[in-house]
Amino acid sequence: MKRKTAVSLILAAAAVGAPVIAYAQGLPKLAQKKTYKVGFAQTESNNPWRLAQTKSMQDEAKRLGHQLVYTDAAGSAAKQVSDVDSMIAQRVDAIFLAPREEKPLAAAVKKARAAGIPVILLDRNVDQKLAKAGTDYVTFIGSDFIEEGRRVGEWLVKKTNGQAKIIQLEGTTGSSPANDRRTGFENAIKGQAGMKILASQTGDFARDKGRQVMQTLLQAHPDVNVVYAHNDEMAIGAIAALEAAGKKPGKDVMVLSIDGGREAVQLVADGKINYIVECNPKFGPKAFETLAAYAAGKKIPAKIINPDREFTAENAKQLLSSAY
Ligand code: GYE
Repeated sequence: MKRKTAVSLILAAAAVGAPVIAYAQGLPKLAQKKTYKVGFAQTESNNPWRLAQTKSMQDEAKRLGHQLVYTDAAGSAAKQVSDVDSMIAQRVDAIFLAPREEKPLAAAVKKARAAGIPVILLDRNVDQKLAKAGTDYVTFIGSDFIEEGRRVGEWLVKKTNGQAKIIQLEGTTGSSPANDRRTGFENAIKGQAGMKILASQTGDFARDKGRQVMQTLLQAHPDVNVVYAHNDEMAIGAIAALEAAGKKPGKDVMVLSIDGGREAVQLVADGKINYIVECNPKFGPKAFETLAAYAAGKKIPAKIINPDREFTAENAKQLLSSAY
């Protein structure tokens, strides 16, 4: 490591009042202890997915006797950066971070590392050009978002014989699931001459934003026959917009989504959503198990990928009770 970088790490640690420990290379160590004071920096709490994730983290921390320092960035990457700063100032033993956006939170990861605090990324990733697993953070635990998008695209190609006029409702701009769910889906339909994305716009992973965007896009593209939403919340918003415009979701316009919360799986059973790839929010057990393995000096892979199911008209009723 160049001297200049080492000096800036020391300055960063000093600036947050942390003891000046600069790790020239590799990750900060985590002492093996029975219980820890761990941070969990959540992105927002405006949907059932986030609430289920927070509950899973809190339940597991409680079960194991850990102290969980919880923050909610309320949909602001800037607030999440300062939430991580405050965890560093409180000298937590480790930080679980669900980075709202890929770029701004990469800097927060590096700051924690410079202060000697290991970070485990949960559910969203940071920009891989700016921060690396095994060096800046321990690992990423979550779904393979490219694969999720690809599965939706392949299902659609099969179901429609490659004929579709699509509106895509993207997740939060600059977030890894929005970037990757788009890439996976668009790659899967690329070779299909009969498939066209009429419009693609962000609904910020939020229900009412999804509804508003869909309402506007419907006026510009009344010939749409497929909506691909990057999460359930926007799909449910889109269903409201379709119904308000006198269209039958699931029939006149196919609705495809990712997450698989109970409300959405019920809509699959009702025939209003056609296909969902799951993205499971219950991270607690895996997160704390990984933390213990890291403290024990075990080798941790750069990515730990959650398995995702899928929900269709055929299995929705049967799987409903197992959806979060
Ligand atoms: O799909 C969405 C949430 O980051 C994987 O964020 C997560 C996504 C999830 O708000 O509903």
